[in-house]
Amino acid sequence: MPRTWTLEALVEGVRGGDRRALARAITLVESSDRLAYELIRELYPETGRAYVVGVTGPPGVGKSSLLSALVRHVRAEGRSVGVISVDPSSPFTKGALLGDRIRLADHFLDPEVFIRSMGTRGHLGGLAEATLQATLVLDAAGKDLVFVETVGTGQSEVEVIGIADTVLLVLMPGSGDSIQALKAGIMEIPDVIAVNKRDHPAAKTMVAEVRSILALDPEQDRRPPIVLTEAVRDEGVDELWEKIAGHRAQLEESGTLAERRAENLAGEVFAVASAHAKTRLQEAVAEDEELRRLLGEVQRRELDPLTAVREIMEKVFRLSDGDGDGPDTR
Ligand SMILES: Nc1nc2c(ncn2[C@@H]2O[C@H](COP(=O)(O)OP(=O)(O)OP(=O)(O)O)[C@@H](O)[C@H]2O)c(=O)[nH]1
Ligand SMILES: [Mg+2]
Repeated sequence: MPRTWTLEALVEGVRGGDRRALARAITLVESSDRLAYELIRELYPETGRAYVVGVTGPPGVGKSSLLSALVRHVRAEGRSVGVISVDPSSPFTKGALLGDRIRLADHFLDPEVFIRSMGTRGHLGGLAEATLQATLVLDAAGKDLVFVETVGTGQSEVEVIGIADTVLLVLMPGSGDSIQALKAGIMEIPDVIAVNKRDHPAAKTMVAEVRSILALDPEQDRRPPIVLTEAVRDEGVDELWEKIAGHRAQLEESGTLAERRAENLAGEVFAVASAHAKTRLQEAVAEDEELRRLLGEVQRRELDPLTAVREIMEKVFRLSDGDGDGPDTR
């Protein structure tokens, strides 16, 4: 095993599904290392074979427990699996998701399962970039299925699971967060919903509540199935997997899988580009006295905001506003 990985060794290692190469590749992704960029540039043409399932929901609803049960199910069918748990609030990998490690520990000895937690705070390209790249690594490694778990109830997780072919939203009785997000339209409509902890007395009420919110959606055909589960006892997990597989079959049969993937990829490129642009802007403002002076002028009402924007865009990105004679004021 190479101690310092060359690009060639990493490419071969990832292609062969070597665990140490995968671990190294994802660490490089996590720190926006140039080698990760080169690795994925090399492997990208080979990707697009894995099926990606995004798993999201509020903290503590049982996402990892449910994932562990789903992985067991999928392994029984003989498929290889990759799992990436993204913690949007943590820059650390080790120990940051101790709970996940315990809950997914059943699978650590299975060579066909690769599990990795990822912290991304401070990542240049934001959550979208780190998750996209990590998913591509596991895809190139030949994993049949890649699960991406992230905690959230709104915009931040949209970036993380934006690459998913199927989105599973996990809820639990008594947790109103996602219900609120769904209701407010902050959250995209998921493809499948699991109401976990069905042993909880309010489980049925929760299902009814979710149904009533989904009924508000005028588009009948995208009403997602709702499955009651008890992850820790493996209850309802078969049915949940059936619904996920059903969504996949539906996408494949209707020919919309390719369409969805094309949209997802375009969305990812846009999200990552936006994150890079934002980082670049913040750096520029921090480094450049003149840009800070412009902000000061806006704050003192000496310069209007759009004129400042135009000057900043010109200076940082060398972009002018089209006709070049000032902001489009309409
Ligand atoms: N009663 C009950 N407890 C459950 C069930 N599923 C998970 N739990 C418990 O709920 C707690 C949280 O489970 P996790 O799987 O870590 O939840 P999570 O959504 O991954 O949590 P974060 O990643 O921290 O957001 C743990 O103590 C689990 O044992 C269930 O079906 N019933
Ligand atoms: Mg978890």
